[in-house]
Amino acid sequence: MSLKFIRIFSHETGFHTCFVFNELVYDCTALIGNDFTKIIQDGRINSLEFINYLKSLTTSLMPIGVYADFLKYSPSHNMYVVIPYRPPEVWAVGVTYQRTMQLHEEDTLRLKRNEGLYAYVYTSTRPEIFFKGLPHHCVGPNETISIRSDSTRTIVEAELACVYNQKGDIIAFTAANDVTAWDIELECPLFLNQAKIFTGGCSLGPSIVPSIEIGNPLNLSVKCTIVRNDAIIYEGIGNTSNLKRSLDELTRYLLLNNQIQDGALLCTGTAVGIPSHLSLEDGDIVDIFVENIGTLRNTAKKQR
Ligand code: DO4
Ligand code: MG
Repeated sequence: MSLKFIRIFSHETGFHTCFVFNELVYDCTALIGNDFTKIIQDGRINSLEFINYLKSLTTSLMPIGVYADFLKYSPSHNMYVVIPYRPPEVWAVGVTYQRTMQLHEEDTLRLKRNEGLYAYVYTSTRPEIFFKGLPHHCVGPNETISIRSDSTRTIVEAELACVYNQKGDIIAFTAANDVTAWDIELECPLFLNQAKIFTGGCSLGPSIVPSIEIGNPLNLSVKCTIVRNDAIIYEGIGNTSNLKRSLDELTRYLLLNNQIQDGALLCTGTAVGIPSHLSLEDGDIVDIFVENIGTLRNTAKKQR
């Protein structure tokens, strides 16, 4: 059984670090403090010895609840899951799934803009790596993701994301939503930064799963659901087994002449190719599920 880490907020006692084992939640704040910075920096987050120790505690420690209950949020809830940690820097790779390449190419042909660009990137030796944001651009479960005020077609991208230490080892995984102002990106590739980097443009969570606990990261099912006015308007599935490039290859390019910090995050590309006519509207509820990690829920908010 795999173990995952979550961070919860209590109206009475503030932030807690917890681990989830067999779907039960155990508080480990007294052991590691109220955020995961220390165990990311000292490597315990992915240490077999430390994880086995936490698992051994479950025979004597009382769980504080059930994982699924902490994922639900309502203003009356006393304790709920928050962003597991704030990555110091977020990077992303793009066009790593064939379906994304095809959908993006269809749009370029329809609008007669940048035809062939996405097919080129999909097959090129060099992957597309772009900067996705800083800690303040990120949100966690149940927070709002942004629709830029100057975007008319903002799409969601359901992605597996890798957490690195500064040496470049992948120490954990989480789920991410690489929210994208697709109309801005499509207008001109040089506008990519504006399409990708904005407050509320990156959501992550609900858990962080140590690399040694995830199983095969390239065989995880991914699902995306969009609910509008209480009705499901989109449901799509994918699997990380369709990722075109290996994690080693992506890591190699990320680290080439580029020193990263402990906790740097890399979004690995959208495993669910969402048709771009499905642009977000204010109030849409987006669920991104990644197997072994959980469901990341956010509501879209149109910015002014
Ligand atoms: O420039 C395109 C980015 C595409 C992307 O973010 C993805 O494939 O996930
Ligand atoms: Mg993406």
